[in-house]
Amino acid sequence: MDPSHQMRTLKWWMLVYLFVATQSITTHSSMVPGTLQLQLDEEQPAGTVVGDISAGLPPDMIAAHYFISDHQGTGITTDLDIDESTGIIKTAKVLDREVRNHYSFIAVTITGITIEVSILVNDINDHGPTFPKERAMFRIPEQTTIGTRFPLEPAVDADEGQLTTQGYIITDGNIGQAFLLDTKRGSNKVLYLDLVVNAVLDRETRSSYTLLLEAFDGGSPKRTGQMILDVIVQDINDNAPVFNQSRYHTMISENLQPGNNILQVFATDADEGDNGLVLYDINRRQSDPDHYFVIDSRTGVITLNKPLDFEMRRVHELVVQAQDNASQPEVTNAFVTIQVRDYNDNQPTMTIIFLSEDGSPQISEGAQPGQYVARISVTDPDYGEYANVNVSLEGGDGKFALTTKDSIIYLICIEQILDREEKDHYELRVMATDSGTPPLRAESSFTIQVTDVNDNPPLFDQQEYNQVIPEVAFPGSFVVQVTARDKDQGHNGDVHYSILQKEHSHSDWFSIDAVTGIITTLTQLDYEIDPAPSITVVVSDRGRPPLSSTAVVNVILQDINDNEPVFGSKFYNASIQENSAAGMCFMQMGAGMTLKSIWEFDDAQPAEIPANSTSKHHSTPLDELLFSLHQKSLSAGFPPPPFSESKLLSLSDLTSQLIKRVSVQPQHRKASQRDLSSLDTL
Ligand SMILES: *[C@@H]1O[C@H](CO)[C@@H](O)[C@H](O)[C@H]1NC(C)=O
Ligand SMILES: *[C@@H]1O[C@H](CO)[C@@H](O)[C@H](O)[C@H]1NC(C)=O
Ligand SMILES: *[C@@H]1O[C@H](CO)[C@@H](O)[C@H](O)[C@H]1NC(C)=O
Ligand SMILES: *[C@@H]1O[C@H](CO)[C@@H](O)[C@H](O)[C@H]1NC(C)=O
Ligand SMILES: CC(=O)N[C@H]1CO[C@H](CO)[C@@H](O)[C@@H]1O
Repeated sequence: MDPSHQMRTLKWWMLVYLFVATQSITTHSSMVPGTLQLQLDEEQPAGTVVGDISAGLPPDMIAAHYFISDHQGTGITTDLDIDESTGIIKTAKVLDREVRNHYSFIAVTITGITIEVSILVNDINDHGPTFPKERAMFRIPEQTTIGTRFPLEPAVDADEGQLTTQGYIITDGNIGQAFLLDTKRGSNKVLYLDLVVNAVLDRETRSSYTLLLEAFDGGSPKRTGQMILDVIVQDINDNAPVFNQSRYHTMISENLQPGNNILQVFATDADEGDNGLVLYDINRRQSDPDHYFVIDSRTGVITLNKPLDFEMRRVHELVVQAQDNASQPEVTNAFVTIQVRDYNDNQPTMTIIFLSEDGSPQISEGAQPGQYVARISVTDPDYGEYANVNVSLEGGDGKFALTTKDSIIYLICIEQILDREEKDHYELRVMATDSGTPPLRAESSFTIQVTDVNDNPPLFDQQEYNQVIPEVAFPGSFVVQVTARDKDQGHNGDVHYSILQKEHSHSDWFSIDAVTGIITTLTQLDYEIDPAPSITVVVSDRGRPPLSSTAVVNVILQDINDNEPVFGSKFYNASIQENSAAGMCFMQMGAGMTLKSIWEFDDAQPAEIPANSTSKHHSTPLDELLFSLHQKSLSAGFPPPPFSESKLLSLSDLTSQLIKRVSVQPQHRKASQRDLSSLDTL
């Protein structure tokens, strides 16, 4: 203890003594004698007058000096400024109740009066509640049960009593009254704070709240403290993926190549992170077990995986599922209908039925225009029975045409009359073209045979045959061969020959080979009966009915000297005038019907003997005739009779001895050029 302090302590004790002594003498106030109670609000500026110690003196007493007891650590000397002569107490600095809320000391006057001074520092609301952080973040899972509490760090207020924190409110951001605050005063007077969930939190509706919390105290005016509380609503997998369409539909062409994208499905999941990550898949148990399609699990793009076949399957139904990637995933299904559009990959097929008796491709040449030849039915698997198929006909030289009523059944019919003999078969081609792009076609080629009808008679090569044969042909001798042709076919063209038997003809002398047409003699011919028999040959085919035609065969018989000429008279005597005119008849001779002879005169001076005459005319001057008559020249074919060499013969010399020997010599050129038939009489 320093000496001055010892001194002051001594003085204080002296004052105490004086004070006690004084008090025992004087009583002057209702207050506790010798005490002075002062108070002032904290936070006053330095120099603020707190009070006057003299106010604690008994009445009418004054003091000129005060001794102040001054204990260390009481803050008297540091915080207060006490004028020891006047007793005025001022603050030496701004007092803070929260540092020191009470001062007391004893002042002693010279006269020994002791005044116990007590100064109370009044609290003023100089502190507001203060949160430990200005901003804090807090995570609450969505769907948290209502009423669940989450303790928050409380605000502290240095003031006391009423001036400490009295409550909290949410001043902003409490959308939908999602939260409440609840408080509880702790034993340490701190007002603890809980955040209470007051509504169903749905992250998908609102994923965060920015709450402005305010703490207030009981001051007047009250002080407040604020903080921002960011409440993050944590996701839980409470949402399933949702497709934007419940059904998807598309149509693709049958010839789409694998690898092409077909369609995209799209699903969203309101959750976040893996809970909201949508992965797509095709439910293979329910659809597309053959993996015609694949789906991209992230994008939902469906791609063709294998070539399609419209004819096998026209519609593919896929069950596509969207699943989130949560640990407890939610799954949603959607249906995808993929229609396959036919691509023209099937040829039309044609069925051709020929309407002939035996079903073969043939038609009679007698068929009339309009008559049906064949029936064609066309189908196209790409389009079904009612295929839009264009059928056309080629070939046939315009003889055939195609008709249809319903574009399903087509008929080939005759357009123009046929003639087998002109053309006996036609190449036809039927083409069916469907309406695809590119069009596919079916083609059928066939040959229609034109069958024969017996529309052509057999015809002889010649209308008339002339043949010379010797009269003495033996039966069975060849005469002539006739030939006939028939343009028809088969029986219709199969010819056979016969001889038409006519009365007064000598056709029975001959026979004909039915097949070869060779005519032979059947019997002995007789020139004398008919030197030129004429026969009619008939040729017929074997058609039904048969057709036939005829020709004439003229047979000329060559007479041979099988009959001696016989004159009607043994001796002819005629006289003729010299220089008679040529042509004058001077003698008539007769040699019978069978006489065929030639009158030949030597020296190339023939007498003109009319063929059919029974008269002998002279044609040359008689002198010459007589002169030229020569027995030699009248012999024909036989060795001349041994006539005398006399040159001059009277006509009468030519008597029967001579005439008897006259005959035709076939090799004699001059005689053969004569018309023999006209020399039947002389
Ligand atoms: C659904 O999503 C798909 C893929 O994104 C899209 O093509 C389609 O138009 C959407 N449908 C609707 C109805 O929005
Ligand atoms: C899905 O979740 C699993 C496990 O959480 C993870 O390994 C995987 O990567 C996720 N898938 C995707 C596509 O993110
Ligand atoms: C059918 O085919 C023919 C020949 O190719 C053509 O001229 C005709 O226009 C086609 N008809 C139709 C209906 O396509
Ligand atoms: C003989 O025939 C010729 C011509 O052929 C004829 O002019 C004449 O009258 C006929 N004579 C006799 C007698 O028949
Ligand atoms: C032989 C013969 O009787 N000759 C007679 C022919 O005719 C003439 C007159 O007509 C007679 O004088 C011939 O005697």
